[in-house]
Amino acid sequence: MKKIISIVLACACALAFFGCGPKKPVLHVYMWSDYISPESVECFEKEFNCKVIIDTFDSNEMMYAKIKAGGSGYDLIQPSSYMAKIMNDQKMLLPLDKSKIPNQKYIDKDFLKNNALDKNMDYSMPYMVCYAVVAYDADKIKNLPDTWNVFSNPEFKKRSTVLNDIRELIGIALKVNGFSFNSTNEAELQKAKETILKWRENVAKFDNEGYKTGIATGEYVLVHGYSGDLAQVLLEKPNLKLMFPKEGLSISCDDWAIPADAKNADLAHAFMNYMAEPEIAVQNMEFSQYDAVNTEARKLMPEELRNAPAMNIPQEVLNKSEVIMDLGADNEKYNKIWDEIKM
Ligand code: SPD
Repeated sequence: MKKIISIVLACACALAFFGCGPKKPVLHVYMWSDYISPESVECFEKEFNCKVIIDTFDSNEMMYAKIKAGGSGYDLIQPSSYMAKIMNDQKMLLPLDKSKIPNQKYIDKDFLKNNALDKNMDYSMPYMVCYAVVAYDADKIKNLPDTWNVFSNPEFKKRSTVLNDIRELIGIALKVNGFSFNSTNEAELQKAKETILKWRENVAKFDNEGYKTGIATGEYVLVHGYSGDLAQVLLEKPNLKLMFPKEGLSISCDDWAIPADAKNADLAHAFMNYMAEPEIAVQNMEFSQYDAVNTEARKLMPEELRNAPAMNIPQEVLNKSEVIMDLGADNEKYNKIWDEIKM
């Protein structure tokens, strides 16, 4: 017996010596890439004595499929609002416990009223608002017309990319034909499909990630991309400029939400609350170049960020921009023409 006790004690000492003491809680986050400052995550880990593991996705559909399959192991996810609504309707999300997220009070009330799909933040909480815009190399392209139709210009044949994002790409093709980003009209969607097929002949590819490096290295001269991501590249490459098409932009908010099967919902609430602390939110705004729609964080924005082009979209363009909505059963119409485009 004595021998067994000394073996157990020796093992315990060895574990303590090699740093394998009691396990820290782990928060598994599944989110868009290049979106959160590593410092803010480290601070959270220290303050909550935990480990945060982040995996990234590059489309709402990819994230949806993983969560839908079940057993993903994620505690916190980051769907765009229209996808959060779909997931909530399908009972894939936990209702948020507001008593654990007092920092919801900082989320811009006007934004919630006018642009949010979950206006009371019952199942999702805004993280950053995202527009899709165009970036181009101003050394190589002079007098670029401000229209989404630039993607059909043979001058940029195989030197441009458009987003590989069903709602964003069909949305701009609808918009350039004079229709709503959220049209459910069959004839209008057909017209959008024809426009995309034309663009497909001209662009190098449909792409959600590589366009940033592509435009930075000069491989592409013109790309359709997410506003903050392009603004990050602009910081390094002064020859690049943003163009805001006159037909209007998409507006979508990427939200925090907790999957129904999350193991660590408490820590997930703590994380989303922490990221809405004004000092932390502004740190993430500087890192990602997106707007956290956080009224207190906005007051802390440094001059440089306040003046950044992605933060200053002309009002006349914003007036024509539209929030991407969940279209219920009509989402199927988009899936159908997307499959046809991809064929
Ligand atoms: N790197 C962050 C990318 C954010 C993308 N938002 C997607 C919005 C889709 N409509």
